Amino acid sequence: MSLEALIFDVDGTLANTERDGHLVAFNLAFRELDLDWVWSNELYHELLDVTGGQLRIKYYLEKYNTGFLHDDLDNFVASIHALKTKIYVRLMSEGAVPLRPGVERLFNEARAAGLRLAIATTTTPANVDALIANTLGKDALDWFEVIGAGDVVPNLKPAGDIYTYVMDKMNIDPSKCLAFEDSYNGIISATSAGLKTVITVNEYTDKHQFDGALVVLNNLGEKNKPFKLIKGDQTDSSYVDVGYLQELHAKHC
Ligand code: XBP
Ligand code: MG
Repeated sequence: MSLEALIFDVDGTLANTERDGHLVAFNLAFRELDLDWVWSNELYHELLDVTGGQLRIKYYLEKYNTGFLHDDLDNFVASIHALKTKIYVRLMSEGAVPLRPGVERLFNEARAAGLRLAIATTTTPANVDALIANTLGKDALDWFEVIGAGDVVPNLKPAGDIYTYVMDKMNIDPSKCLAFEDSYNGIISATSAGLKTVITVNEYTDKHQFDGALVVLNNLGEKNKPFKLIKGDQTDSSYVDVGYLQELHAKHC
């Protein structure tokens, strides 16, 4: 079975959007709405256990701000989140967050090699479009055969729904794909959908459990900037390219 497709998570995998995008946007939205909520980096680290911005706000209220009451909480949270999305999209248009090392290179190499590309993420679709368009250009949105994002599926990660949704649309079997993730919730999601996963950790996820990952790396690496192998088979590769992915796939899938 040969490798045919790569399916990418977005937040934390393609870019450090959680720290430099989402967290900033949540706090700016709170301030604009005259809420005295301020999420620190430490608190956000804990809140990231819950995927989905609206659920994350509710989790914050239930666990860290129990005194806050509202008689129409669902709509109130939805309105905060809509403002947060608007702010996030603006931040992306200002170039707030670059892609992580090796991401653009790997997209280009994969396309040149005829691999199919897709996205499977929990974040709101407008956020994905804004990140891609502002880092790679608007045309790059067409590089992805399917962009599965947000609540197009009933259950967010760690459920496998979003990966299954994407593979259904591509009409492809998981054995012909690899997933790229950065977090525990992400690998559980990909694994539940039958996928093998390449992990690149970040500051929020470097202590997570990644049992079953094909490999755990600090990032995808570049020719002049090798990755650090955190977990997985020793290799002569120093950056993730199509050849290395084919090798991993042939050995483990
Ligand atoms: C991403 C998420 C999202 C983002 C915020 O997780 O959980 O909720 O943090 O985006 P993953 P929204 O990387 O596993 O897909 O506020 O639009 O939900
Ligand atoms: Mg992620």
